Amino acid sequence: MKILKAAYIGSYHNLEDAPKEILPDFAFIGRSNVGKSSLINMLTGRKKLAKTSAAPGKTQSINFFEIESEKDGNAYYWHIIDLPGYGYAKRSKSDRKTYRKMVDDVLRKRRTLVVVFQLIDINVPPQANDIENINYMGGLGIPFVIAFTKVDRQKTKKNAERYFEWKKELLKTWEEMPPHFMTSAVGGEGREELLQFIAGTIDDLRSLKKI
Ligand SMILES: Nc1nc2c(ncn2[C@@H]2O[C@H](COP(=O)(O)OP(=O)(O)O)[C@@H](O)[C@H]2O)c(=O)[nH]1
Ligand SMILES: [Mg+2]
Repeated sequence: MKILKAAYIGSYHNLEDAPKEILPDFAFIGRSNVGKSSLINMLTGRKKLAKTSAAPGKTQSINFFEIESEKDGNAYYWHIIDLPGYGYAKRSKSDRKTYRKMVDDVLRKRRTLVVVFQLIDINVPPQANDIENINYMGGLGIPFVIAFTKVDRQKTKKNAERYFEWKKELLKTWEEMPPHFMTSAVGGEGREELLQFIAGTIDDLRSLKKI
């Protein structure tokens, strides 16, 4: 799938202010600094679309992007939702509450949300807050897939070991490993696969006449 246009629409603190539910939404969630903004830039091929930062905890609002892409002569229009990151230690209790409400609203109320990309840094062992978030989404019945990030930072063998740690962890609660992708915003790994997945998801919605 080829990206033709990618535009920042806006940043929202309340779902009520967000763009109308007219396009399929693909949301990105994960710990602060996991590489959400970088992955969005990598996917869209626009280096500065989403703001990236070396300092965690910056994205405190829900950012929307509108994407126009093309595959086999067909046009695809969709939204990317960059959700605020969780697990930022320096956040106050009231900020945490605001965070939860913002994310909950998107996950529970947004009718055009089709799938959530759960980002996981493959360079660190399975983290409790990631597992918590996965189980939370599972409990709500939200369709999600996993995008392991930053695969360029360590050896392939180490990535494989981490993958199996995650698999072991997830098979405690899931019957099978959720769909997953290996990605790097630096090397571009996983880009084609993710875009194919998005196109395929939109194709499915079309054949079901949902859009
Ligand atoms: N080596 C490497 N670093 C990355 C990758 N993706 C993000 N980073 C770095 O991780 C930090 C956080 O990235 P960012 O996209 O802002 O994370 P966010 O908080 O989840 O949006 C930045 O310093 C990025 O340069 C990647 O694929 N490989
Ligand atoms: Mg970000």
